[in-house]
Amino acid sequence: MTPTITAFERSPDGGRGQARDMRVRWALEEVGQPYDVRLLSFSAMKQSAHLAVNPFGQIPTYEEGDLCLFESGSIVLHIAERHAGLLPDYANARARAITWMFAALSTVEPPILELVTVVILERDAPWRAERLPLVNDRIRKRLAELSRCLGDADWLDGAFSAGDLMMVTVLRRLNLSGLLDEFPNLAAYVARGEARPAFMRAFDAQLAVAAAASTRG
Ligand code: GTB
Repeated sequence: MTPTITAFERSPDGGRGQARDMRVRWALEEVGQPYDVRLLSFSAMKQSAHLAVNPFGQIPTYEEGDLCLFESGSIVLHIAERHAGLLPDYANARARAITWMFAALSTVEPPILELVTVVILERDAPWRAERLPLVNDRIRKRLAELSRCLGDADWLDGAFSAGDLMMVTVLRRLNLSGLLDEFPNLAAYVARGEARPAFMRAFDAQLAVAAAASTRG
């Protein structure tokens, strides 16, 4: 059965692949699973039809028969567990790859999201100038730890896994900040992820949505 995911009809990032449907698209491309996309406006995301799938009124969601999932981490894990290619077979290696997914979402992503808040939502706030360097330093600390752990390896734990997929999508949020450039092995790690054919197919698919939206004006 072909799953259906949801994505922004008009992503605020204009097609830079920063919205969280990108990680789901990428996972589906890695495992070779075709998918349909239902595009949603911001108002449709808050209406009952979508709230029945995601109580928080957000994208992405994933529907496959009578299974409805929300939370990009849970969706990517579901895809990785159902198909070969994103999780190792050996139980301990599999558990470690899943650990990296959690690390990406609950240890590395939170300070990065704080930066997004400061830069975008709090751009006119009186505390912004004081808060920005503190948040940047919190991110640097995490990046330094991750950089040390990655060392000169290609991926976090052996072969590419759902843990890398999640970590790369999280780190990509820093693309415009310059912070990744302070850690050349992490910048190269993200570039390696972005060079994967499956990433490129997913990126092109979400870019086509943005291009169509801008044509409509
Ligand atoms: N924890 C959830 C998950 O991982 O799935 C978070 C989902 C989420 O934040 N969804 C966002 C959303 O639906 C879109 S991805 N927001 C609308 C709302 O809450 O009303 C977050 C996002 C949005 C925009 C950019 N951007 O423009 O660069 C990047 C990321």
